[in-house]
Order: sequence, then structure tokens, then C-alpha cells
Amino acid sequence: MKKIIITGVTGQDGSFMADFLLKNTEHTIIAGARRLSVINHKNIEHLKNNPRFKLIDLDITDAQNVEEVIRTEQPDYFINFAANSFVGNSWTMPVNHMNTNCMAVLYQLEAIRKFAPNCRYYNAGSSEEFGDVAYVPQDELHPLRPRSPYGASKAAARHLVKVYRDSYNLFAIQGWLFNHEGTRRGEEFVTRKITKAVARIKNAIDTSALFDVLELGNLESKRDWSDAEDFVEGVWLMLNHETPKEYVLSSNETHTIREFVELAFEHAGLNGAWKNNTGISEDEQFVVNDQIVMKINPKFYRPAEVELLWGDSTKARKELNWSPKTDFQGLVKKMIDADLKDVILERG
Ligand code: NDP
Ligand code: GDR
Repeated sequence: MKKIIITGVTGQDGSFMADFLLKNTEHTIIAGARRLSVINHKNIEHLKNNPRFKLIDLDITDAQNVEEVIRTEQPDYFINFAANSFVGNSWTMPVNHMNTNCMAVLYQLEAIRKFAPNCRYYNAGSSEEFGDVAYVPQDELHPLRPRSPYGASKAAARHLVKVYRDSYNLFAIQGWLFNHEGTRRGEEFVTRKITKAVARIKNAIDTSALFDVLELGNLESKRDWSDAEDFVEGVWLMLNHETPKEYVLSSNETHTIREFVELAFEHAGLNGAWKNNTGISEDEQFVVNDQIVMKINPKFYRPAEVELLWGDSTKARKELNWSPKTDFQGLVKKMIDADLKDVILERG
């Protein structure tokens, strides 16, 4: 029975990883959560009575806190999912992104080097590190060309992880994970923002109630979306590979935000159509039964956009024997179905 520290356990990936490990291994989870003034433990509430799930205070930007936890717990694995994960606000709070996504990684690597050198370490890397892509699809050899302070913070952390791996012979890796979503995805990310809004709109139309129109930014950017539950398994396989190797995890398909919008409304049973009276992209609307349900709000445009992400996870599929189980259609359906249920509960 081993000890696994997971940071960011209240978030999407941290909570799915805890579920996965409690179900598929005998190991104990040391679950790191920072203190907030209002507790946000929705994703882990169901785990709190599990004797193999131990919740601790862990703010990854506090070097002292990190060092003490690693020194006293002596973990066999350390999985760092904690981050400021929202690309969209990385231009307004770049220092926070560097501190949380990069400096904090350095604190962890230093503490592991000093107090738990046999611990297997994973830091959550991102396809955002590829940024302004040089070729498609992107594999492990693609250069790092970040387009946002978020992407830059993850790319810088990647260099640190490699330096510590090479210099101190640590099992320290950082996979490149393309976008992964699901029922626990934060509502500021485009997929969940869409599925939640579509569910509310569907409910409002069915009950002849008023609704807020969904407002989005760039509809043309392309993302390689997968199910987060498939990805936590891939991360665990990476961590248990005989050698510390870094892999891309992706669906190997790419879709526009526009396609996601269309599919989400379709799965909710709302047949709509695009309308644009001027031909200007900012005037684009999605209309259901003559009602505008989605429009563009330029405030969601980014200062620099990553236009196209499309992964190639051939290496992980071959060497880790990993593959995602849910495809793009299945993911949209899963999220819409869950949000339709949630909205009914919310409305009581
Ligand atoms: P979430 O935003 O859902 O979760 C982030 C977690 O980090 C939350 O639990 C949050 O806690 C925690 N956190 C933030 N700051 C701190 C801090 N200072 N100390 C301790 N905890 C903190 O992200 P995901 O689960 O989606 O992503 C997990 C990781 O994977 C992140 O590093 C992200 O950048 C990366 N990634 C994600 C991808 C995706 O598509 N989901 C793709 C590629 C990489 P709190 O609840 O208190 O805010
Ligand atoms: P991303 O995810 O930036 O890829 O980062 P996000 O869902 O925020 O954006 C995806 C694309 O959608 C466009 N977009 C909008 N985005 C948001 N959030 N809100 C909108 O209203 C909107 N309208 C259009 C964006 O411009 C972008 O092109 C996610 C995060 O999980 C990161 O932590 C992770 O590293 C990467 O995925 C891989």
C-alpha cells in the first residue's frame, strides 16, 4: 500500500484521479486542498468518509507548507494537478500564473530532492505549451511556442522538471495533456459554459420562462477535446512506466467551438441555425425557433489566441497501451445529459 499526494484535489482532474485510484488501487490518497473562505468541496464530498482518503491543508505557493508535507508524509507518488488553470485570465494575472504554475513546481521538486528522492513526480503539462503551432498534429517532438502567460508558465515548469530529472535522477515527468472536460469542469471553460447554458435554455424554453443568452468569444478556434476520466488513467500509466518518459494524451481529433455549440444544442433537442445579418463575425448568432440563444461578446476574445490544437498520442497508445474510451460526440452528450439533470434540480 503506497502513499499518493494529489494537489488540486477539489478541481476536475484531482477529484477524478482520487476516484480512479481509490477504485483501482489499494493506495492511500493524501489529498491537498488550500483553505478558502468558502469551502468548495463539491467534487470530493463523496470521498470524505473513505479511510484511504486523507484531506490536508496544502497551498502549493507556500514553500514551507509544501516542504513540511513532503518531509512528513514521505509520499511514493506526488501528482501536481493544482494550478491556475484558466488561460483566459493569465493576461490579467500573469504573476499569479507564474507563481502557481511554475514557482510552485520548483518548491515541490526541491522538497522531493531533499526529503523523498524515490517519490515519482507528475506535473500537469498542457498542449497550451505548443501554442502557436508549427505543425499538425502535435506530438512529443513539437517545439514549445506558448501564446499566453499560462502557456509560458507551464513551458517554464517543463524545463525545471527536466532539469531535476536529469540532474538528480528523479522520476519526474510532465505529460502534454490536450483539453479534457467532463461533468466536473469549471464553468468558465468554454465546453462547460456551453453545456450549462444550453441546459438552462432548454429548461426555460420547455417551461416558457425567460433565459440569459449564451455569450461566447472566438468560435473558430479548434481544440482536441477528450474526457477527463480517460486522462487520469493515462497519467497513472505514465507514472508507472519503467522509465520516466513524457507523453502526449489526446483524442487525435480537432473540432471548432462552433461545432461544440451546434452539437450541444442538438443533443438537448433544440434545432437551431446560424444567423448573421451583416457578415461581420461579431454579429454571428445561433437561433432556435426565431429566438436568439447565443451571440458573440468580444470581451471573451483573447489578446493572443491559440487557433489550432490537434494532438497525436500515438506514442502513449503504443507504449502505455492507453486509449480514450469516450469520443467527442460521447463527451458532449455526457456533459449535456448531466447538466440537463442539474438544471432541473437547481430549479427545484
Ligand atoms: P481545475 O481548475 O479544475 O483545478 C485546479 C485545482 O488547483 C483546484 O483544485 C484549485 O483549488 C487548485 N489550486 C489553485 N491554486 C492553488 C494553490 N495555490 N494551492 C493549492 N491548490 C490550488 O483544473 P483541472 O483539474 O482541469 O486541471 C488540472 C491540471 O491540469 C492543471 O494544472 C491544469 O493547468 C492542467 N491541464 C488541464 C487541462 C484540461 O483540459 N483540464 C489540459 C492540460 C493541462 P481551488 O478549488 O481551491 O480553487
Ligand atoms: P483553453 O480552454 O484555453 O483551451 O485551456 P477554454 O475552454 O477556456 O478555451 C477554449 C477555446 O474556446 C474559446 N472561447 C472561449 N473560451 C472561454 N473560456 N469562454 C468563452 O466564452 C469562449 N468563447 C470562445 C477560447 O478563445 C479558446 O480558443 C484549457 C484549460 O483547461 C487549460 O488549463 C489547459 O492547459 C488547456 O485547456 C489545454
